[in-house]
Formats: sequence, structure tokens, C-alpha cells
Amino acid sequence: MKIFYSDNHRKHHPPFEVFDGGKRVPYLENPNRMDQILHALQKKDWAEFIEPLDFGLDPILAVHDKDYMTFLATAWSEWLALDPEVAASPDQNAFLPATFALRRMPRVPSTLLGKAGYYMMDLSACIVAGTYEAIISSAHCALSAADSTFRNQHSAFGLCRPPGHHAGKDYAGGYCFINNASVAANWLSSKGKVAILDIDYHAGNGTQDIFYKRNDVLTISIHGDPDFEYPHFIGFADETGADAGLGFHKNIPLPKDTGNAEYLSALDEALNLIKNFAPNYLVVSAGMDTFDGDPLGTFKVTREGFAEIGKRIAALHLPTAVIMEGGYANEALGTNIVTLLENFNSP
Ligand code: OKP
Ligand code: ZN
Repeated sequence: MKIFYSDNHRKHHPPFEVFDGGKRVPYLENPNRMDQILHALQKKDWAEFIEPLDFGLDPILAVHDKDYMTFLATAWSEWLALDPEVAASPDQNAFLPATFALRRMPRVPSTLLGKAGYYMMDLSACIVAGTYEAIISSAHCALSAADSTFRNQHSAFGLCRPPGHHAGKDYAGGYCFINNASVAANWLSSKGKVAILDIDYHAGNGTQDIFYKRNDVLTISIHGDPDFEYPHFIGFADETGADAGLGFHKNIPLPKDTGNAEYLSALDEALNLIKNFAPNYLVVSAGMDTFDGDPLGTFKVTREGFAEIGKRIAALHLPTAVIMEGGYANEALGTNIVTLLENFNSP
């Protein structure tokens, strides 16, 4: 299996995030996640590592707002220029808003901190010096996987970091800046019908938003019920698309403690919807945080569960771009990804 990966993700390593209730904790979405996955994949003879191609900005701007991308590109250096205290110790700092555009007030502020509140939905998508370079490479890994999927009519893996599925057209959040899976899916949508299946533990709110009014890209997310789980305000079962896209989005919220059996029956429901839609391409937002023991999840999916998930998705026999999202039980992350992919890879 072709695996698109760049070391550029290491440039994005914020010293902290602001966690539940305002606690300052070490950044959970850290470079070690990729080290664990690389270590496990390097032992497999079927894993072929490839540097991503440079797709430039155009396929990213086909999904994301230009001014939002400019904000991401310039926020860090603007902040350094504005704040001598930060400039004195850049490694201890991470750029975040302190004020939010509650209920999306439509005016984009002109100041840096005003823009931060407008373009960021929470306190986990910290911007540091290397963030922009890392997110562009991450998006290029997803695009390279999509391109490979299209050209070979066969599945590929975008080993993306930072993840993407919480990022919308013009907002960052949940460790996400560019919605890698959506950029890949939008690129593939010019080649045929596309379905996105999001199996990350958290609702794929960004992906939902981006395709909500479209009927050429079916989006499905299986996740912890937003009634108790992040992202709290979106991902409910009654959100099914709008306008031309009505009926082309599906949320499957599940309760705490969901185990393999319940998870797999939700997956079967999603796979049936995909079969009925009959897409030419599938994009999988592959988060491994449904794992029993993930620090950010409440589900109880096991390694055996991931094997079965891989098998069942593969049984669709669609050219599939698997895109890395979350997963924070670092010690188990490598094994879990290998298990998902190898079952997926085998005919
Ligand atoms: C990113 B991905 C939960 C705090 C949530 C952000 C979580 C982002 C998850 N108590 N903080 O979907 O894995
Ligand atoms: Zn997640």
C-alpha cells in the first residue's frame, strides 16, 4: 500500500493546549503519534512510503476561504511582531484567541486577535512557528493519496498530521487547520462521485459543514454523541444536509462505552448507505480514538474491532483514500493503524 508521509509535521509541536475547563496540558496531538505509526508500518513489507507531491494552494483554496488561509500563514509572525514578550520566548508560547465570535457574527475583525476569535472554534488548534508548513504538507499527503487512488484505482493511505476533520471552510479547531479529507474528496469529486466515511471518535463537523449543501459528495460520520462529547454543537442525528445536499449527510451518534458489536452495526448502516449511493471513490477519515483506552474517547473498540472495520470497508471494493485523523493512545496507535490497513489491503 502506498503511504504518503512527510516529516514536516514535526514543525507543528505546540508546547501546550488549553483542555477541558481551562486546564493547560501538554499537546495531545503530538509528533510521537506519527513515530508510533511509522515504527509499526516500517515492519510491514506491504508498506511503501512516498513523499507527498506538491499540489500548491489551489486544491486547498477550492475548499478553504482565502482570507482564512492567509490568517493561518501569517498569524504566528504577526504575533511575534506585535508582542515582545512572546518574541523573547517563542518556544513557550502558542497562538490562541481569547475572545470568540459567538454565533458567527458576520464581520471579520481587522486585528490579529479579533481574527483569531473569528477563525478558531476552540483552544486546541494552537498556531506555532512551523504550523503553516506542517498543515500544507499534511494536505498534500491527503491530495497525494487521492491522486494515487484515482490513477491506480486502488487504495492509498495519507499519513496526515495535523488532522483535519474539525476544520471548516473558514475555521480551525480540534487540532485541525486544513480539512485534509475534504480537500482530497473535493479533488476526487471532479473525477466521479465520492463518499466520505468518518470513523474518528469525534463528529467530523468540518467535513459536515463543507459538503452540507452538496449531493455529489455523501458524508457520513460515526461518533460519540455530541450530547455529551466534543464538538458539542454539531453531529446530531437530525442533521441530514440542506438544499441540494438534503439527504446526503448522515450522523450516527453513539453512546459512551460503545463496544465492537454496537460499533460494527453502526458501521454496517453506514456501509449500506454508501452502497446505495454507489460512489466511484471513498475517502475514509481514519481516527483511531474509538479505541478502548484512548484518553480522548469513551468507546471500547479493540484491535479485533479495527480488523473487522478494515475488512468491512474494504469489502466495498472501492478505490479508497484512507486519511489519518485522531487517535491519542500513542502506544497502541501503530498496531491499530496496521491492523486497520492490512485487513483493508487484503482482498
Ligand atoms: C480531534 B480529533 C475533550 C476535549 C476536546 C479537542 C479534541 C479534538 C479531537 N474533552 N479537545 O477528532 O481526534
Ligand atoms: Zn477524534
